[in-house]
Amino acid sequence: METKHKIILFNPLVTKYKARIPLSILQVAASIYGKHEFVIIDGNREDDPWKKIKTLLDTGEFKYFGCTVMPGPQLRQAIPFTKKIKLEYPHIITIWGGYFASNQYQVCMESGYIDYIVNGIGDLAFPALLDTLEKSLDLRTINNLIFKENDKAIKTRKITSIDMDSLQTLPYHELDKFYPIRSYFGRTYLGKKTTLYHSSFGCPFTCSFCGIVPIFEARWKGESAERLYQNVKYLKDKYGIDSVEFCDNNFFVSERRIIAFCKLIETENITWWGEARIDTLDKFSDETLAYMSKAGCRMIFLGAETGNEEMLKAIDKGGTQNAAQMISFAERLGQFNIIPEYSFVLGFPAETPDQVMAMINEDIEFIKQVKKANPLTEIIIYVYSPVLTEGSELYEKVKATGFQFPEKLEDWLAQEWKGFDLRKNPLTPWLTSKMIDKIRDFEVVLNARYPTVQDIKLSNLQRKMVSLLSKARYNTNFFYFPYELKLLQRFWLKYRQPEQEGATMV
Ligand code: B12
Ligand code: SF4
Repeated sequence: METKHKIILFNPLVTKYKARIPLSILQVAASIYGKHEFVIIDGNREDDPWKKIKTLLDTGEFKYFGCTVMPGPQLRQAIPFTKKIKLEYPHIITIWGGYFASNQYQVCMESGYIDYIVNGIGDLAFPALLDTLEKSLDLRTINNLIFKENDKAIKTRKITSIDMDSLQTLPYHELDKFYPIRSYFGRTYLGKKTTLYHSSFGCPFTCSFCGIVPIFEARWKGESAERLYQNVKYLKDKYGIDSVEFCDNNFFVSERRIIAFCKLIETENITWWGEARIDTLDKFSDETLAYMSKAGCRMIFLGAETGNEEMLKAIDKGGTQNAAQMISFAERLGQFNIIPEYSFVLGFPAETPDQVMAMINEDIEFIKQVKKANPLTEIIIYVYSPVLTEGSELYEKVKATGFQFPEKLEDWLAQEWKGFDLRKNPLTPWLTSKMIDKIRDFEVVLNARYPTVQDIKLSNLQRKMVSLLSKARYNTNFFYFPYELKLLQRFWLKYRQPEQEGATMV
């Protein structure tokens, strides 16, 4: 192995509190494991990650800085650190990957301090890029790469699916050398030691608001049930995990894979959570749903998005999802003791402000109907934040309203764009503050009326009291200024927000 060409793999800070295992960087590490020397730095685990990066770079042993970047808080370290590296260590080659880098590659390339972007799947592209750079070969032969030539961003051919069974298993023991791996297995609603696991890339659908569509273009490919089971079993035997969050964009695409996985996992006493589509899952037989429950499935995150049929069509939700089905499916899943976690996107654009507000009100009513059908349904509310999906009808509509993404990479650090990333403050011209307040106030009242089961710190007494206190507001649709509930949630309940902190993690 080369000693002067080492690689820093950096996971910028997302949260100091209950950080998850940095899977993106770990999978990139797996792709070069045994071939190149690397050091993993997890911004979630360092008080001063820049100091650590600088100390390493000062040794003169490093040549590459690889950074994963998803939208949101990771930009706060990714941008200034990469910029500083280029300024202070211009010989270091900087490489970004992840959802932000791939979707917003233009601003990244124009920044002048990011040399390469791995566009989408990195498992083959990253080792190929390192080999090509080490041997000065032709960059154009590498798939999934973006680089600059004569001031122009060049995108090479993109592969959108990969045989996951052929990939190296994740080098958990390597991560353990840098940070105690057991510290990543936190207590959640699912169990005492929950891990994150990613078993497939992509999704076969093309919802026009979704950030994974431009990357995977309706392709989905997953690990086989056997390999998935072996890897989960390894984590159980070696590290004692008792529960798993499957963080695939769409874990339940193949009923056959799910049945095979359930068969293998059912005696292991592992509880699990995953993400799915309502229409896909509604096609699963009762036997499969019952089997999933028996095999440890406790909760499923489902993109309900909106109860408005026209909007469902406009956002290209595809498939066969409709409002009546969403309500009946919440009930159906409840019969199998699996909690549906419905995510809604409020605040889509419309022709007039009145229509936007009418749709928000309609969705609020719809959410209340879902809750009536199955009160255990967990509700996650996002405010619509546009995703750069060139050519989609929705994105064209958004552009026509005057909405524009930042033109400079550093602009993403501005306060208003931070809120945008968290889907809290979307900066979309058609949403007035009155509309945003309406959505947020409803959310506060809803969360008080039905405190999430995922907040395992809440006592039964706390749940009952806050629920009682919000009953009148909820029943009469009086959501304005719910200060009493906000204060309680903040200081007494210390309420958690699954939509920001991750679904089941406490
Ligand atoms: C786990 C997760 C989180 C965790 C944090 C993860 C962390 N790094 O610590 C939590 C739950 C905190 C989180 C939060 C958010 N998340 Co998030 N998150 C994910 C999730 C579910 C899994 C990521 C993962 O580990 N994937 C597994 C790895 C192996 O895949 P990967 O990241 O794609 O990596 C591959 C390639 O991208 C590439 N690659 C990636 N990085 C690098 C780096 C280098 C150097 C190279 C060469 C290659 C490379 O190679 C890898 C191997 O092929 C993804 C969805 C998904 N299924 O990926 C969403 C996702 C990335 N999140 C998303 C978003 C928007 C957010 C939020 C910003 C907003 C929100 N409200 O949800 C918040 C931020 C809030 C906050 N406080 O930080 C979106 C991004 C969409 C977009 N518009 O681009 C995704 C895609 C979910 C979705 N479908 O909408 N998230
Ligand atoms: S089904 Fe879900 S993951 Fe798939 S494209 Fe639609 S929103 Fe994205």
